[in-house]
Amino acid sequence: MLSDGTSTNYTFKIVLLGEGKVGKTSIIMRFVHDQFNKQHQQTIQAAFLNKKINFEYDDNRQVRCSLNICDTAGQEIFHSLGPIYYRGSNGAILVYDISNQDSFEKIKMWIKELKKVVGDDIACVIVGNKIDLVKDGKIQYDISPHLEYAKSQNALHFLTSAKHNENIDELFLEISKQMIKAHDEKQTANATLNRSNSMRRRLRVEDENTQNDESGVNTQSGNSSRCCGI
Ligand SMILES: Nc1nc2c(ncn2[C@@H]2O[C@H](COP(=O)(O)OP(=O)(O)O)[C@@H](O)[C@H]2O)c(=O)[nH]1
Ligand SMILES: [Mg+2]
Repeated sequence: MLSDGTSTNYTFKIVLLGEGKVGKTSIIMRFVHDQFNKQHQQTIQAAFLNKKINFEYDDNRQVRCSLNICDTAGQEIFHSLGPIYYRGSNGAILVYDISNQDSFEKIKMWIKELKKVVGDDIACVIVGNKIDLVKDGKIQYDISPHLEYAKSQNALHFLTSAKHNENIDELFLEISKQMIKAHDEKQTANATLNRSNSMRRRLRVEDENTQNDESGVNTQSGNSSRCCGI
């Protein structure tokens, strides 16, 4: 995190996970280049794209986020490589296709795997893509079991259409806010920990010096040099 006086800069890594053909590449292409391709082009292993966004954070700070977005392939073979890509990620976008229930079941597996590798430290958002199919009357879709599952996992749920550019910017904005929150909370926790460790060290030094005093050894200089070394 850096601050140039007018805005605070963050750099985050986001990984998109989900079965093949759910629209991961399309979501990224829409967000980064405002493009949509009707043809599915298989993503080979993984690719990185970057986009910077500026916005006003909830505490009225102007923030600038540099998002390194990792597009992955959903094939089974990718599973063994997966951790290489999502380790070190600040956020994960788990995508399913609302017209394909099986792709939603895969999300559950990805979440389990993510939590095993990176723990709870990652901001997770579940995305049901291709919502335009409902609007076009092509399919029927009941969102409630998906919302319930997302809630049980403490994850937000978004409905998007990469095709019609619906909710795409909102999705990346929201995950950025979650990553900022997690980052700031971690920094505050670390600062508190450092303060209490330093306090503990100081107390220990003072305690040792008191004992030395009692044994008649002059510790005046030792005391000051040790304190400065903290
Ligand atoms: N109707 C519709 N089709 C989409 C949408 N997003 C992607 N697709 C199509 O779904 C197919 C797979 O998309 P792709 O981004 O390659 O999926 P990926 O394998 O998850 O990266 C392509 O034919 C896309 O044109 C969407 O929002 N609506
Ligand atoms: Mg792809």
